[in-house]
Amino acid sequence: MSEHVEQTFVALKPDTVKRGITGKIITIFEEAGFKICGMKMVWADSDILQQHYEEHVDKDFYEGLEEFMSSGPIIAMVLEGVNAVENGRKLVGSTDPKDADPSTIRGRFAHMSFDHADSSDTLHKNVIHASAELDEAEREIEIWFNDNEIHSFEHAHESQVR
Ligand code: FUP
Repeated sequence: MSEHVEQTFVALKPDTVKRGITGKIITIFEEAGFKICGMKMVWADSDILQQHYEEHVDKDFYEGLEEFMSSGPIIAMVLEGVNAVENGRKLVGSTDPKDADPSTIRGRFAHMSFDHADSSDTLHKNVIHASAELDEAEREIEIWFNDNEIHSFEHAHESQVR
């Protein structure tokens, strides 16, 4: 396998699951050629969220972030593809939906700005998470998935990128 083929961790957040738009977003990744190697629904608890967001645990916004991320189940995925981390982030768009290009998942599916959320005491609902760096992807995949939940198989798109 080429050194450019990577796995990234993507989570469809509780707002996305509750709005019933998970399929639309999964389709965007599938159409781009990503291989779904792992996928499950998880209702995250404080323990796993503190591991996942270890760099944010001490920040002011963490309490609201944990409240939002544990407000319903998420869809957790391991996606594989060429430069999957960078390409995944491009599809996802900027963290604050108000800054996200309308062609991205957050720009297309989120009607939210963090300033608005703060001033109206609502949560920072930004639809989706995708790992930012390769080492972060490896760490996050280990937090959310057991080895036997990640599958190796040949995907039709692989013949396009050989
Ligand atoms: P991202 O890598 O795009 O998920 O963004 P960050 O790691 O910077 O932030 C992680 C999550 O914290 C974001 F999804 C939203 C939340 N966040 C806030 O709620 N407020 C902030 O000021 C910054 C981030």
